[in-house]
Amino acid sequence: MAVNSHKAGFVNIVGNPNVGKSTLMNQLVGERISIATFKAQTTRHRIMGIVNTPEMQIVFSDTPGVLKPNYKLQESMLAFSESALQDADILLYVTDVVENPEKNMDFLEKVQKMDIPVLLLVNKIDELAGGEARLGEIVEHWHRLLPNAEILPISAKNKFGVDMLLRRIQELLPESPAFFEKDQLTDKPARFFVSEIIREKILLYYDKEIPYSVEVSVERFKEDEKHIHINAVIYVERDSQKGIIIGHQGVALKKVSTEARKSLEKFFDKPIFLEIFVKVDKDWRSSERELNHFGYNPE
Ligand SMILES: Nc1nc2c(ncn2[C@@H]2O[C@H](COP(=O)(O)OP(=O)(O)OP(=O)(O)O)[C@@H](O)[C@H]2O)c(=O)[nH]1
Ligand SMILES: [Mg+2]
Repeated sequence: MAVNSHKAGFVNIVGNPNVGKSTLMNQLVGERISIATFKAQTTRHRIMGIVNTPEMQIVFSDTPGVLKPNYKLQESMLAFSESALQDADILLYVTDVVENPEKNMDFLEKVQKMDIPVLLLVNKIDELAGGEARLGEIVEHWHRLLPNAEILPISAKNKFGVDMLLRRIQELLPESPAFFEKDQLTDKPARFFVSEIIREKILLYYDKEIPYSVEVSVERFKEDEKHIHINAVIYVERDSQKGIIIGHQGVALKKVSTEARKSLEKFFDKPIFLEIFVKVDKDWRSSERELNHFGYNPE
């Protein structure tokens, strides 16, 4: 065995909506790459977050929560989640202390058939009522469902168990040359993070169907020495939604814009000039053409 052997691989994070997959990826990578909110279906894409050291490269993928699709956008989201079963070297299946383990047996059966290491992460143990005994029951239940998986209780939010998980991943990682340049942190361009940060504010500030009817497109991203100038468009499905996004006298949109600008300034570490427009793209989330245009179809 070569003395200077290098390890690298794809570590894909899957699970049901809202269990903490994106929170976990951000903790593992040490950067806020993937937006995470209290609402289910926050993540819509497969997003890579890369950890580099001289001896190894871990390519994490965050994916959308697995769901039964009701419209074309959700079909694309599910395709991203399923693609993560195809190319993983190690799979992280995330659940939490409250979800019913039998919730999504179709997907679990696919996970069970995989012949790569599967780490089953029971997240949110900070919220566990019933202490050790209850945790024991949960672990036992999962062990029956996925007998080949290693089960680790964690709290992604409090970073409990995350360092141990990272060490276990390093042990399991195959020997391989790096897949990406060693200074690369993600596979997505700057514009992607702009649209995600704006969408995060929409998830936080609007109710019901609104966040799920919205897509954000960045039409201009111009960086000079001191500033970044950004023009973005929030697309909604119907005229009535446009009114809700803008709000009375534009107050709601102003709040989104201000909060997004503050987060973008943190992310890019530069002053930002942000202009946001709202447009209607009728039924975009059911249109194959529009979904292609918005980058929802996996390569
Ligand atoms: N109490 C607690 N909450 C957590 C923990 N990890 C994540 N959360 C919260 O759970 C919610 C969902 O987190 P996300 O990371 O967005 O979950 P996700 O699995 O990526 O969700 P989708 O992208 O919608 O599938 C957020 O409100 C998080 O703050 C944890 O360890 N403990
Ligand atoms: Mg997510």
